Amino acid sequence: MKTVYTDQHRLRNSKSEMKGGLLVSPYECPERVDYILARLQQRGMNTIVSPDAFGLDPVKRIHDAQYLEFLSTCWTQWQTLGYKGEAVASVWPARGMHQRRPTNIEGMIGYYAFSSETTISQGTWEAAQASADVALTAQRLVAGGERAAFALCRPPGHHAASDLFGGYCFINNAAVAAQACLDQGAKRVAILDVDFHHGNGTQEIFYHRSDVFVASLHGNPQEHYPHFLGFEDECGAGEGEGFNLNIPLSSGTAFEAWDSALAMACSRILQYGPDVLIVSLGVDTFVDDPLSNFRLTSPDFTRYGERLGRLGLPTIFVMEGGYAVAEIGTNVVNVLEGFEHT
Ligand code: 6XA
Ligand code: ZN
Repeated sequence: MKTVYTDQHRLRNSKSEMKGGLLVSPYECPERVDYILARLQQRGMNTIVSPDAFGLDPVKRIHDAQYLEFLSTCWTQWQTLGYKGEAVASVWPARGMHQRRPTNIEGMIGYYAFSSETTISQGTWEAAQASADVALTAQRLVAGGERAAFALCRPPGHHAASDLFGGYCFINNAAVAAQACLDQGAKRVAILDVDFHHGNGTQEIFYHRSDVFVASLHGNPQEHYPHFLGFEDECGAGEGEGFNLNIPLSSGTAFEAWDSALAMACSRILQYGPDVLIVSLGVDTFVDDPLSNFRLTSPDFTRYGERLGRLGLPTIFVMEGGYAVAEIGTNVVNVLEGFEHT
């Protein structure tokens, strides 16, 4: 399987993440990708493809134009205020308040952010755009007949909604790739999100649609980020009713229970009969992940990769979370190898 990758991800190099009332070094850091690339090389999966530039048109199929305009100008606008730190939201349109887009950047960032761990800084927009190009290039490879491709996206995307950023995500790479499949003639696309966290952005984007089936296994939102979406009773609405599947799992879930949930999601995917599968591949389900508390071990990733391979679908893997940096390469590559062995 080919990997799509660009150094441009390094432009996303923010210095601060709000955690426990402190500004800490972001968990979502460039080194994550270095470890994945190193492991790919080590295992001989060394066909690396550079992304093509697709421009914003395919991104605008998913995201609101004013939101993209905000992302592309936020850092410059923030700097004009003379602030010393990175751009971060401090006020939100919460319950009972107006949902109008402010003109002032301090208001606007709160309007478009849904959580405060994610700051915007120099290069964030450029890296986010390059990350979408990575996903679109992997989509092009699979549309061109490859069985599978790995989009080594960074920044990740599954929390980004049509007009919201947060959870380290700005552009929803998996959603952009799904839409590209449909625009090129696919009738049905399935997105399977195996990241520890619920992909609230992906769910929101396709919630009212039946041409994309979204399935997600994740930490129960009552206990885990993003807290406000990802419950079992969210099944889609209107045209989309029955095309969204959430399987929230308890803290401490180990492979056996996790894999049964995956089997359930896989059978729903097969029932749906998609032309293409997109896997939102987060490996923060790993036992030693610092932000999560499932208990998958490195060999478990190979086993579930095999299960994904047995679906027999053209598959685009899109990188999402995973913060146990020293093991991230092994865990990601184990999934890809498991898949390839089937
Ligand atoms: C912020 C946690 C963000 C989690 C981001 C993630 N306290 N999403 O990994 O998949
Ligand atoms: Zn995650």
